[in-house]
Amino acid sequence: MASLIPSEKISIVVEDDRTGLSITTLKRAIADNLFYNQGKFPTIASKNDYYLALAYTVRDRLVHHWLNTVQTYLKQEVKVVCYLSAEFLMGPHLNNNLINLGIESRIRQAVEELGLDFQELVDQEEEPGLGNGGLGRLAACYLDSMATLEIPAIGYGIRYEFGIFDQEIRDGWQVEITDKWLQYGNPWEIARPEYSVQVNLGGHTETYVDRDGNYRVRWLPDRVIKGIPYDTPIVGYQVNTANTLRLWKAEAIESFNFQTFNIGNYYGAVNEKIYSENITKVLYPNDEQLQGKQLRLEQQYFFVSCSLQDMIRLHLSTGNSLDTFDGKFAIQLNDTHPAIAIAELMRLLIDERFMDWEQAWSITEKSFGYTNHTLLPEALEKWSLELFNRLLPRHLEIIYEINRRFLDRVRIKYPQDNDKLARLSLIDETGARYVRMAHLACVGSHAINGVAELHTHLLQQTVLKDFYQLFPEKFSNKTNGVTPRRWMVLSNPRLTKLICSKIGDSWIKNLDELRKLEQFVDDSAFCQQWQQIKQEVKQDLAIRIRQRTGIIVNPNSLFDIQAKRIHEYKRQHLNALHIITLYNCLKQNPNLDVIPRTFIFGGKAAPGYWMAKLMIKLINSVGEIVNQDPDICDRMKVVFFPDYNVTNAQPIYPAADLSEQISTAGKEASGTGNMKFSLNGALTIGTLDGANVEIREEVGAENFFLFGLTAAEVQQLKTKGYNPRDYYNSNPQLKAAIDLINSGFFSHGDTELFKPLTESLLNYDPYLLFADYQSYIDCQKKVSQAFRDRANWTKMSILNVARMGKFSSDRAIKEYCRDIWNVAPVPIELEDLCPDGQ
Ligand code: 475
Repeated sequence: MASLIPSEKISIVVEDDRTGLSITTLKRAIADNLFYNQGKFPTIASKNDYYLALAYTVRDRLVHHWLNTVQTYLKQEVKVVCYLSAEFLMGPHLNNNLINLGIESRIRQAVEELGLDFQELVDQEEEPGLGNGGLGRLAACYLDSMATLEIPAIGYGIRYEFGIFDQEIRDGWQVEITDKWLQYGNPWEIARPEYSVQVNLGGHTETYVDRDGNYRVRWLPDRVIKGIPYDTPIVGYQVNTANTLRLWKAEAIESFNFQTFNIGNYYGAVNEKIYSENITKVLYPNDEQLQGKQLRLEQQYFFVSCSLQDMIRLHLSTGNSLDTFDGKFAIQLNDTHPAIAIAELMRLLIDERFMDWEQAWSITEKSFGYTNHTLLPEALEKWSLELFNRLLPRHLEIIYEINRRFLDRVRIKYPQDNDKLARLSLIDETGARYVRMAHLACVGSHAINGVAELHTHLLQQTVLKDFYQLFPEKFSNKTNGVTPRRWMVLSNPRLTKLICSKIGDSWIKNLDELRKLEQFVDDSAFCQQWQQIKQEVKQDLAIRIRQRTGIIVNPNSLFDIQAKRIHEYKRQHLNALHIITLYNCLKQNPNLDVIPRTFIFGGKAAPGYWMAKLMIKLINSVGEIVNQDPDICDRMKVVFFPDYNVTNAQPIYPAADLSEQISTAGKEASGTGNMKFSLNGALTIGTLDGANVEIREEVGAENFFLFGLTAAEVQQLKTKGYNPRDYYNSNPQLKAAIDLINSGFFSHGDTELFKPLTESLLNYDPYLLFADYQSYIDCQKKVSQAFRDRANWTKMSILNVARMGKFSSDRAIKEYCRDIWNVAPVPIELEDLCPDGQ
């Protein structure tokens, strides 16, 4: 039905109170929102009421950017990037929006003139933790860059009611607390129930003959679920563009199933509603670890189907035919989590729009790009045929047909090579049968990329080798990047101000300009200011540490930080072995002149990953002993900062002297925390893994602490046969560290507690901690030596920052636009709705 809005007759008068930026107007707007939106008198309003009033005041000021952006895209029929991701780890919106809109200081002034504490209100925001770690945060940085570069884009994902759990530490153990981020309302989203769609699940398929005598298939599902979109604006930095993050919530089709209700089964009817809503209830907290759960596949298919239906609706709404779909949408798959989109687009085009296979396939291939984020075999997604067939019977048929046609082509190129065929097949038939999602993504996409040079190289030589041989032209590298808006301007205002005072502010949009800082490395006044700022942010972090853990740390000590998900391959326990080794040294030589260090850890373990949880317990147990040992005299402190998330990360990166990037070479696809630390002036101790390789290349080998085996050496050692016990037996320091753990020294005499960890190291050590141990210890000695020369350390810190330009997500997005998406910037003109009156 066409809507009958007499649009020419309605003129929108945008009230000054909703757009004005004078301090007087802002104050009035906050007060108004408190009264009319929160329904509170100022006298009884809570901090959260004030936060919400402030958030609505800011939102009002970006709505016309947002609506103009959407309207421009529709009118100009531009090509749009659709970034499909099961995770978006956005972090708090308020501060970020203020910075990108350029209204931070005015808002701060207005809030303070109202007698409120600005920071206190900012701290009220519950961050949307709709992701686990690197992959979800990368999606968020990319949305920021696309908006800033004026690239038309929509982020499509899932509106989890409960995001990543909140972490508490009790008795040294991780305890998971449900994340209720929506409990006091979310001022940044707008529900769009008018764009709801339906998603089918289960049932069976049947063939029929249509009026023209063609054989067709229809899917008769046994469940139908409603998807409701919730939109959040993504404001670019100092541009008019505000793109959209569209997240889907699952609901039952009707509030009640009336048939069931009418026959008296009230509870059955309500149950169905609960069952449907379960799909978007909770984020799976597993980082790089797969467990073929039905609900997870339902989540993936649900948001993918909603998103593709939404794209088709948008495309047809401008009067276009689906023949031109791939010219108007570039769909990027953030890992294989949304890879079912390839089969779903085929189904929508063939079964629902009656397109022929060849044309549908050509559109599909041209539309999709696939980004791989991990080489870990346990993270490669596969679904059992039984589950797949039960949930998505039509998609399984389509996948079989894609596979049949694909393998026919492979057979022509490699006749009689059945092993190759079996390796490339979309179906794994080596044991129980599975659908291989990475293979589906490779066959259905025109572009495949890794996230750092080493990672892309290893992809081509290992997990995707056969695909690389088959279509080398599809492969490229896109080294990750991070947004300098959140990870510098917002999180490190002091350093931002200093840098701006020297080189202006255009580096915020063009990070390569940080190079201009190099001319100041010998300017002693500048170096002193640099060092002073590091000192101040370390003091700030010391206060937070005391508030959160009760531990008192010395801001003059070397802040040595490892903050990331807890995982064996990331080797937080190698860091712990260094701490224990240093402790042993100090106990043996109490007067040893060492550089005081504060070891800071942050990160969550997947709730079912026992070894990772034991690693957290070990770090806390070591801390308990070291922190209160009078012989140590405050020369070492060990801190586990609880609940590492975007909010808590922001004050952590700027305070680091040393960034720990110590994964086993070949295991970390890229890393992005490594970039955030270095951008904020930390030096890196790291292996030649992921983007560390490129960071070292950029900042210079002399400004980077390198240790450990290379990826090739890791491979060789494993092939040759690796025996961790040999290292244990021949290295007295290593032996002493392991023995001390096993003696129960850190566990109140319990010799069993850490056995699973030490036994795993002694007998398997799959991530080669023992092989890299001595090299790590030696390198840490060099770090301590270097830190004694504070002037030179500061120089190295400045050079690290000056040379980080490559690692802006703006650079990464420009490469995606040029090589994969074929999209260009679309500047947004704002009709002057209401000039800023006083
Ligand atoms: C890499 N998450 C980093 C980052 O490219 C890299 C997997 C399965 C289910 C849920 N989450 C995941 C990841 O695989 C992930 O976060 N990968 C990370 O992607 C961005 O910098 O090296 O480990």
